Formats: sequence, structure tokens, C-alpha cells
Amino acid sequence: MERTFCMIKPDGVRRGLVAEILSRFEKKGFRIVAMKLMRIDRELAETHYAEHREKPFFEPLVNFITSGPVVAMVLEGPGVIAELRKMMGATNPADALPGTIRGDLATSIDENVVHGSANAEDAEREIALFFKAEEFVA
Ligand code: IDP
Ligand code: MG
Repeated sequence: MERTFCMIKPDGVRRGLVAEILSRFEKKGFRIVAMKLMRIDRELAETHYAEHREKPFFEPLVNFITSGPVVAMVLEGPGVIAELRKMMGATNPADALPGTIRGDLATSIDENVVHGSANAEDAEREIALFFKAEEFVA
């Protein structure tokens, strides 16, 4: 069964959107197989977002993602990697359609509420980066 990595970013936690977002995943039928409230340190943030290291928004992105607790999770379901990306909506909330998480709940590209792995390779890498084997339900 396919798995992906998802994170409710610090703005989502600060704004009290955790239940709203988890509710969407549960209603959709994704299985939550691991989940934790955690603080991301600088090293983890820089590794997680390594693909963006040369981008002008890298420093602000790392500052933001380490600015408060996040809810990290692993979701499981058929086609869950692409399905989650569809539910999240476009990276820039200005382009995200109504009905998507970013379309409904976010207004800024800097603080866009959720992260979801972009593809199977990223999902595998990000799951391993954030979770140990014993953190998964049987
Ligand atoms: P994604 O989160 O939809 O996969 P990515 O392109 O992987 O989007 O970018 C990672 C994160 O970096 C985005 O979610 C967003 O918070 C931030 N970001 C991406 N592009 C920009 C930008 O042009 N300006 C500011 N922040 C950006
Ligand atoms: Mg991405």
C-alpha cells in the first residue's frame, strides 16, 4: 500500500487548523499510520528542503518551518501521494482552487499550511527522515 509524508506547518498549528486538516484526511479515507507533534530543528529543516537550498526563499522557509511546532504524519492509501497533493492544492494559495486545503485555508505562499511529498522518491526519503520504524502502528 502506498505511503506519503505530510506535515501541518507551524502556521496551521498556530491558527488552530489541525483538526480541520486531519478531518479532511480521515473523511477522504487515508489511514494515519504514524503521527507526532514536534519541533523541527535547523538541521532537519535544511535536509528536508535541500532541493531549495539555492532559492532566494530558502532562509525564510527554514526560519518559518522551525518557528513553532508542526504535526508530522505518514498517510497510507491507494494513490495517496498524488491524492494528497490534489487535496493540498497549488503551492501558491492564490492559484489553489476552492475545496483544496490551501485554496480554503491559506493566503500566502510563505505560509501555506501543509506539506506533502511530491513523488514516490520524496515520500520514501521524507518518511525516513522524520520517522523511525517503532513510531508506526502495527
Ligand atoms: P510544495 O510545498 O507545494 O511542494 P515547493 O516548490 O516544494 O512547494 O516549495 C516548498 C515550500 O517553499 C512551499 O510550500 C512554500 O512554503 C515555499 N515556497 C515555494 N516557492 C516559494 C516562493 O516563490 N516564495 C516563497 N516561498 C516559496
Ligand atoms: Mg515540494
